[in-house]
Amino acid sequence: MAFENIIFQVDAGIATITFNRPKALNALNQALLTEFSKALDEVGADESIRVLILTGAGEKAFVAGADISELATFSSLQAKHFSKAGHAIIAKLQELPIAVIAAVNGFALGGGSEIALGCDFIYAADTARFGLPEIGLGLIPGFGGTQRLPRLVGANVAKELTFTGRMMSAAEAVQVGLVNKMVPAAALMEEVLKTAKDIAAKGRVSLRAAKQAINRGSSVDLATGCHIEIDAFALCFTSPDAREGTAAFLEKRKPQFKGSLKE
Ligand code: CO8
Repeated sequence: MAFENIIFQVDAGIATITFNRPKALNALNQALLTEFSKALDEVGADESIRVLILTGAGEKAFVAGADISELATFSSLQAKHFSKAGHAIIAKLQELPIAVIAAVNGFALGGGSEIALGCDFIYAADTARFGLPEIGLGLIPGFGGTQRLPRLVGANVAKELTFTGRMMSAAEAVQVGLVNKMVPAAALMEEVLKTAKDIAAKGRVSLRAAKQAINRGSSVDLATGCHIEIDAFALCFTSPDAREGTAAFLEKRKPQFKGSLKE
């Protein structure tokens, strides 16, 4: 489908979704969320895509949160539907069997931070700002922020940020473990693409197994998590990629991973 509020591009196995409402700092309205959800379906259906990058149009914002002009009109029931829809989209992101990288190029506030938190990891421009400012609107985060942020940075840091609504610099976000890498704004996409290409050269079966083991293991006890890993490890051996990767090492050559998720 043709998109108006996002830009969806695929190049050499790497998809990029750019949130594209720069005049409203890429705020998430319902039209944008619908398009985002459809684009994620397209990504999920295309086995040639191995990495998805999310970023924002313009120099100022990744996503400055949910569109406050829409929030202002919501009844409690509409808020529930909106929040549920946001959760479903972020769950979709997390269930994609490929790597999802947030390239945070500016403000990532409210729902913007929450989308970044739904990605596998975050690279940020040195100009990026993170925050959950909902408390200042008489609200709380509604796209998973109260759950994913404390799991990533600890309850104490998450509570301070959520209770005050203050913005955090990219440097502080690295320090608390929210962001993997901070780079000068002009070098952000180049740096993200470098990592994306590195991941795209790996086998899709083992990438899916690794992602599922980490995601599913993160909310269970260690013993259960270790069993999840045992099954995921064994699953890799159902793919020709395990033979190819180990043979390539022994033959001192580069592996050519061709395994399919459909096998
Ligand atoms: N919604 C709608 N419009 C926005 C938003 C937004 N979140 N953020 C910015 N804009 C618009 C501004 O209104 C402005 O529009 P206009 O030019 O027509 O006046 C334009 O974008 C540019 O913004 P500013 O002039 O404010 O730019 P500044 O550089 O002065 O400030 C800020 C940048 C600090 C980012 C400021 O715009 C800001 O504080 N924005 C709001 C941030 C915010 O509070 N985000 C959280 C929203 S709530 C949320 O995300 C909840 C998610 C879960 C929902 C669950 C469902 C119930």
